[in-house]
Amino acid sequence: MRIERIELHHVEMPLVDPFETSFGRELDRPCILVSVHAEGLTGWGECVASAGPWYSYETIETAWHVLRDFLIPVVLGQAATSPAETAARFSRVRGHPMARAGLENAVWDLLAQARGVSLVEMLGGRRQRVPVGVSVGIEPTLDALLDRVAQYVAQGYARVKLKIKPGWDVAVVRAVRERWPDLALQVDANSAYTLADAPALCELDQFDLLLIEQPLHHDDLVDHARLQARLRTPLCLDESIHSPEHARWALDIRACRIINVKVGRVGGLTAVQQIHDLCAARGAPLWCGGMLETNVGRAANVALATLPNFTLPGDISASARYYRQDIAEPNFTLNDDSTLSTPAGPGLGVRVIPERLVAARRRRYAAVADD
Ligand code: NPQ
Ligand code: MG
Repeated sequence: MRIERIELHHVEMPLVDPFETSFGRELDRPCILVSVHAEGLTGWGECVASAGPWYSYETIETAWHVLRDFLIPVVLGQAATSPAETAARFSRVRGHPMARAGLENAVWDLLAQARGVSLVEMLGGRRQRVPVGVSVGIEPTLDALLDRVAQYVAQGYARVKLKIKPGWDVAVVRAVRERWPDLALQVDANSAYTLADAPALCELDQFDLLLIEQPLHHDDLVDHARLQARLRTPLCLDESIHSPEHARWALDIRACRIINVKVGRVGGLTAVQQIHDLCAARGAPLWCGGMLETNVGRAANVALATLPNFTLPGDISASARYYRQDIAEPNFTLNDDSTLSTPAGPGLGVRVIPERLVAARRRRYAAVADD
């Protein structure tokens, strides 16, 4: 099918609660929704770049520029036959994975709809439910953090991830572990430490954590390998894994034992499949990370987490964790076994509500193919 029109929608929605990490505090979440139009069908993709270059160098503005000026022109008016072909068209663009993923994922949704299959089927997933957890931000006080964890445990989340940073780590993890001895618990530092902090990180070994996520530099593999050699707890890399090659390099030098997969960070679902197959062959478990997605990105996350080597619970919480009213329906709700269900297909299985899109939209761009 020939791609007739591509639109970018810069939207912004208030978060239910502010979300604080070692790199900052967010109250509203902007994103770019990408829609690809062909033969009466519309495929949707979410670009998870943020307002500022804090989690990664990409921002809403850089992604808008790269999408409008470099990615849209190489697929608009062209035949879309497979997602791999779209990924290949983008291979000249270095970096900017969130921009690439936003558009590639919209093509996946479009093609799945055209074939009358769900995104889960098209990816090769088999499960109908995926295990999930919740990521808990840094709070002003330890009491506030314990209240927050208690709230999520009461809602049925069986796995909790705590954001840590120097000065908000060992004592916090100890307090949570003492109150919930059996909770599946992990921590994420978003690169807030250096190798000189290894003694504090080794102290976390006593709390039976599932993993310690990205403690060191956001592009590092070598120091993580040095740290992993000193730790009993598995290290998990997030920010440092930009591609299937980075995943292979990390496993080759034992920089981590587990990988957090974010489709935006690795540049699309085609790269996710490649990382999946590599890590399955190497015996390294995966889980799906989160970027405070709307239901469009959340549906893609649930779908990719149905792949068999995604054996750890993902940061894919229920819709209500993040937004009071999402832009797409249906909402994802937590099942009583701490899972989310895959929506019924075809494609992503969610539909964008036009009035909500318009209400949340700050800016729109439409590119139309020549006849
Ligand atoms: C992580 N996410 O695993 C990320 C980081 C993160 C759910 O913990 C605005 C935009 C705020 C992107 C906060 C979770 C963000 C963001 C955190 C990404 O490291
Ligand atoms: Mg992380």
